[in-house]
Amino acid sequence: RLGTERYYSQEEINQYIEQLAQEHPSRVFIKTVGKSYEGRWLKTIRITNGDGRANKNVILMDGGFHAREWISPAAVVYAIGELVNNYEAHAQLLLDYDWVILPVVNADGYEYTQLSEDTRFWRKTRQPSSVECIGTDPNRNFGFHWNETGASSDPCAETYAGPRAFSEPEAIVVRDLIHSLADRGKMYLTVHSYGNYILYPWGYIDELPDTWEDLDEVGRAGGDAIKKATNTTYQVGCSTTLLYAAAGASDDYAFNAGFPISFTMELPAGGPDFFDPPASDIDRLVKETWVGIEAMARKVIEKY
Ligand code: 0X9
Ligand code: ZN
Repeated sequence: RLGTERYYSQEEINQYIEQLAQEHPSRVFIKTVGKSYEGRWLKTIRITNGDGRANKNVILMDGGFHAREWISPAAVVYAIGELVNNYEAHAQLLLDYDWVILPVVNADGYEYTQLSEDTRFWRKTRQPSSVECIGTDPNRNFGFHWNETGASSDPCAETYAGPRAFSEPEAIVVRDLIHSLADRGKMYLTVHSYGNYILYPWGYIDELPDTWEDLDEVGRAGGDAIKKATNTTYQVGCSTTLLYAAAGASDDYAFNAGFPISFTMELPAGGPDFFDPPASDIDRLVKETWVGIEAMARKVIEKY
């Protein structure tokens, strides 16, 4: 089991999920779903209860879209550990559902932030986008209302949408995961930081989908559970209304592709620069996040 005393590299996280699959070959499955621009393997872990039943509903979760948001992969890895090692306590979460999890989407960016203090707050991918500037915002690179709002055409901007939709191999990987699971996918959850939000569509325009009450109900189950457990407050609501409009993000893409529930969860800030909770806070934050994820999953399972 990977501890919570420090942040781990993408390679360590890949090794960890491979090891879980070796230890639990009837319940846990690794799939290599692609490669980052710099050639790092992107691997999903599929967690089941081992009953061998195919075509169950799916919860799809990812972390590490934005390189500097280190608490995101940490929280996702903790959730993996809970589902695999504590699975008897979570039998309900795996009875009719499989979980498919990609812990570090932006593997190159994440590794880059671990190189030095100078690179610690990198956000984007690492594919050069012009002679002067490197990287695209992977959460502006999806092909749904791409580059319409809250995104930039300037390759040097932090929210650069890319030269075209799906210019980034990492976004292609998530797109293909979304489509491959869309018929069974009930919840898509992408974990970011910071701000204590559970955000639902639409995120590209100040408008609510017809089914916003379902999104609100599931989101509030998460927010309420966290409030009760640790007294931390999360705001639950429409992305655009609570935060800002930003098109080309993965949450809108997954919702549009057929996931009835789709959230961006923004974990709490920490550290002097908000994206850097000290290692001593990891344990508390990832456990609190799991309370929210579990409550949302329970509500989804009850509803769908
Ligand atoms: O701007 C983002 O990509 C997310 N916030 S972050 O500070 N982690 O960068 C929020 C995305 C919310 N979803 C949409 N606007 N679609
Ligand atoms: Zn983010």
